[in-house]
Amino acid sequence: MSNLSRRKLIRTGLAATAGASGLAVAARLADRYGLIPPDHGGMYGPGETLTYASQRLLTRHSLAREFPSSQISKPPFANPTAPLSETFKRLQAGGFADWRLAVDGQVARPATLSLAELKRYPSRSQITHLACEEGWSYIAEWTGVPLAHVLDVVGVLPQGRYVVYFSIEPDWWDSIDMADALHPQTLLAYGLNGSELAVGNGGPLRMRVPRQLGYKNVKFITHLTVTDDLKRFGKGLGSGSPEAGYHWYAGI
Ligand SMILES: Nc1nc2c(c(=O)[nH]1)N[C@H]1C(S)=C(S)[C@@H](COP(=O)(O)O)O[C@H]1N2
Ligand SMILES: [Mo]
Repeated sequence: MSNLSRRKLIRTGLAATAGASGLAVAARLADRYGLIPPDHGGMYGPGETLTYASQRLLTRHSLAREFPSSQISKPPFANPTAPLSETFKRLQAGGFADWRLAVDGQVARPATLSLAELKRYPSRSQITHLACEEGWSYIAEWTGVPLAHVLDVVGVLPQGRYVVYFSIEPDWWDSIDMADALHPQTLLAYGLNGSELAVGNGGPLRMRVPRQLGYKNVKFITHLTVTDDLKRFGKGLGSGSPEAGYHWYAGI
């Protein structure tokens, strides 16, 4: 993929998708260049592949829009989560001093990091839009450590292609490819609108992927794994969401 000019791919294939047989052509090309999403099977498979492959090629380096502080929504909308576990409540009672982020998989130096350690890394703040697939959205200022920095600390091995991330809520896990994982706006967020990230919005630690829909922004992150193969996780669709009918790739 890296050696391929996007112009060339567009010329040789994706442009053909305007035609009737285009989807099949796009799927073949996407496969050749490693652009098949893990949930490509089923009725919408070719279309899903086309969306992911063409977005990746056209918007790989683009930034999600950032807003002026005058446009921050008040208050930030907190979509209710399921009741939190006793384990979570115990950690919360301790001010999250014992919260840990484990980072493992295809990395040179697996690590277990506290929030204090994460907060000592370089931070980034950005005012972006979070949109739920159910139709509501809000603009807020997120602060956190770029995921790229954490990946740099642990040293992603050359074969690593995806980052799988897990919540303390067992049903909530997801994954992104390296283009999104290394993207400068992808944060492990611990702050919102200048304060600690509230539990309602995913505190103490949340994945913030502003180039994808709300559900990819998993709350209460405890574990990251670098992998080249999403088939080993859950039902092999790259996330819990496709198991419930949502697409793995939710680019906006
Ligand atoms: N752990 C966990 N993460 C989650 C959810 C959840 O229920 N549990 N809901 C998701 C959905 S569907 C959306 S739209 C956003 C909502 O984020 P908000 O509460 O900050 O508005 O969080 C996402 N992350
Ligand atoms: Mo959502």
